[in-house]
Amino acid sequence: MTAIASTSVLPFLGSEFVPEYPQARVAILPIPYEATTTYRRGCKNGPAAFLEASQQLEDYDEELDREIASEVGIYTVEPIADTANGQQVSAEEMLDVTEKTVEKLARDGKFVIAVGGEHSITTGIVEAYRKLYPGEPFTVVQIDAHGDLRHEYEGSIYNHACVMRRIVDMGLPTVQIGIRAICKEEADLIKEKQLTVFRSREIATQPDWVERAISSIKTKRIFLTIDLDGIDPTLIPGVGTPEPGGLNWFSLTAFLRRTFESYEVVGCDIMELAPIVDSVVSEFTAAKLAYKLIGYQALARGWFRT
Ligand SMILES: [Mn+2]
Repeated sequence: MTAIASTSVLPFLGSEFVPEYPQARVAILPIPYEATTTYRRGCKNGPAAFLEASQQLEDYDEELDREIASEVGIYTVEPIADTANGQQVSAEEMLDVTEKTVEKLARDGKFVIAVGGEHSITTGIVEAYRKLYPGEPFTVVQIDAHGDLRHEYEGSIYNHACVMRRIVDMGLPTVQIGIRAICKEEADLIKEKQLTVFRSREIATQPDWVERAISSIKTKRIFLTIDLDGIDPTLIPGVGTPEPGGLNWFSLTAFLRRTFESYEVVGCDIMELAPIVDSVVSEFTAAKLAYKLIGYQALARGWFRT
């Protein structure tokens, strides 16, 4: 189990804003886990690069006209270790410790933003919220270039290409946004189960997609999972499986702001950051995205003081 109450990692946005754990509204949870990457490796280094880039963020958010970190305590948790006794832990063990850590943080009242690391871990995070809200299904909103709906990939059901299939198998409703690379098996499953998908092509050409996506959500609560490859690779080239034609910044943030206004977002993750040597654009954009999520949640939940 990770040491939640003390942290030795570089805190998100810098040490001048770090609250005591009990006062924090938000917990940043680094999960530097990489086991099943199929193309470009490096997401193990994502969380550290994300935290380092966050030191360069402005506390003041010009869209919200707020010094978010000064008003909302943001606590950075010890990263979840992917080794035990010098050995890489199994996928099942990694999901289990992630589930327990997220459950503890959420029961302590923290809004958790997990930062990966590979997308397969989202299954463990979602399991934590299923425990917190038994019998009350929430929608998993996924921003991603890929469907991640394969039953298994390269011999593992815990591959990062299968994460949404695991969530569909849990019986949770899903809304998939930014999809532009799927296989035939996934296309058939989308038709068979009538899954809600907003493809990148329609997002690029139909500005009303935001309101259609918002109104397609039928539950009070949602969990938001962001695979950074859902965003256009000109904005975030540092991912394991880049795909052209992704969401632009303003389309993404407009959708996210409406999502937080309209639903109770129980938790979020930002996955698959794989830093590129001599470029900081991917990790800085990911850090800014996390800060946007915190600002939108603070606005929606009434965390700002005035
Ligand atoms: Mn993806």
